[in-house]
Formats: sequence, structure tokens, C-alpha cells
Amino acid sequence: MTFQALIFDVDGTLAETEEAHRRAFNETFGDFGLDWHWSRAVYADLLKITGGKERIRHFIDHYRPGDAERVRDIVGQLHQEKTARYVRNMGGGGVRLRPGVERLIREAAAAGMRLAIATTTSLPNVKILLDEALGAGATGLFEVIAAGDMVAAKKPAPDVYLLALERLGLPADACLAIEDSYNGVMSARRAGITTLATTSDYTRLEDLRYAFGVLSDLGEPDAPFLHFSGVGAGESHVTVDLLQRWCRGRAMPY
Ligand code: XBP
Ligand code: MG
Repeated sequence: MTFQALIFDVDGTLAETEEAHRRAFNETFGDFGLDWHWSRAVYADLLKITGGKERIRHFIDHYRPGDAERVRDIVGQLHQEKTARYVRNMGGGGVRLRPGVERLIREAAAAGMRLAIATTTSLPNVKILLDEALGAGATGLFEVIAAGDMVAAKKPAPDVYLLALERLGLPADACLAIEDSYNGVMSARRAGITTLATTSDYTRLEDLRYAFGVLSDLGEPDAPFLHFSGVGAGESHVTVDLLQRWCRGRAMPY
């Protein structure tokens, strides 16, 4: 079957955003007078939990149980402030998409392919990233944006991908997802969607075996991706034609 829609994850897939998230969390903790600091090592562990509020609660339970009584009731407030900070910081410029992302988005749109987003992060974070990286109004390129708390269960649960499918009005096998993490690949897979993985700073050692191909990034003609497993051997950059060819070649979605 040829696919009709491309569904992108955001964090780690469109751009390397996790250090910007980490900075926004840490700045917010400072604002609230908390003596918490998430180092890269701590954050790598916390990233197993998707969603900022869920991540903060997990941190309290596992790293700072003594703070639970004081902080439990303000997790929502903390997270709201973190989102506002992230948006302010991203608005300062310097946002770069990962290799091949803008090229593939524009190529897919020009070819009449439908575009969607399925992400755990909050909607304002998606909008600022797209506006900053692709120009104001870039969210309009995406027919469907399924994000954050629009679903009850975050990745690796399939809910956010199921929501994207429902809003697109398409079956899973008419879509292809692009993800960067174990949680993301599992979420798409549980929704029945074939998934290509491009590894990111925090996910390169994760188990991505359920992706039908694992690459370093989407590649550019003059900056080829590294091929790690599955589809993509001998190629340099991911194109719509190549994705269609790979999809026709799959025996079963999984
Ligand atoms: C990304 C995330 C997000 C961000 C934080 O996962 O886990 O939680 O780190 O975003 P994925 P919020 O790329 O799989 O969607 O603080 O807005 O929740
Ligand atoms: Mg991701």
C-alpha cells in the first residue's frame, strides 16, 4: 500500500529540543525557590517518562520524596511556567531543524501528501518551534496536530497516534510515522503505524528495533545519513519516493 500521510514526532525528531526543555525546567525550579537541578545524566533517566508534569511527579517520587507534601499540589503551576519559559526562550531565535526535516516536509507538502504531528509535548511548544524554524504560520502545513494533554495516556501508549489517525480519517496502514525514541516508536507501533526512526542526542542508545529502519537523521544530498538497521542501506537522504518504495516493500506493517 502507498501511504498518504506522514506523521512527525516533535522533540528529538524535528529538532534537538530536549536541552531547551531541560533549561526551561531548571529555570522554573529556580523561580519557584526549589533547590532542584536536572543535570544531563538525571534528565536522561527522567526522559523515560514522557510529558513534563508526569516527569516532575516521577522526579519527586524517585529523587525528592521529602519534597512531596510541599510540591505535589503545584506541579500543574510549575509546568505551566515551564511551558511559558520554553516558549519565551525559543522565541529568542536560533532554532534549527534536524538535517533533512525541512526538505522532506516541503517535498511531501508539494507532492500533496498529508502532514500531521503526534507529540507528547504541549501545543504552544510545537507552535513556537514551527514558527521559529519554518516561518510564521508554519503550523498550517500540518493538517492535524495531536499534542500533550489532548490524550489521557502519553507515549508509549498509542493514544496520541490513534487521535492523529482519527483526525486524519485514515487507517494506520495509510500513514508513516517518524520518531526518535523507544517510547515514540512503541506508541506508533501500538497504533499499527509503520515507523522510521532517526536517533537523537538522548535516544541513540535506546531500543528502536520495532522501527522498520533506524537512521542517524533524514539526511541531505550532500550530508548523507548513517544507516543503522532496516531500510535505508546504501541511500543518502530520505525522500517521499524512497519512503513509498520502502513502504511497498514491507510484507506487513509489523
Ligand atoms: C517528548 C517529551 C516531552 C518534552 C516535554 O517526547 O517527553 O515531554 O520533553 O514537554 P516525544 P512538556 O518526543 O516522544 O513526544 O513539558 O510540554 O510535556
Ligand atoms: Mg521524540
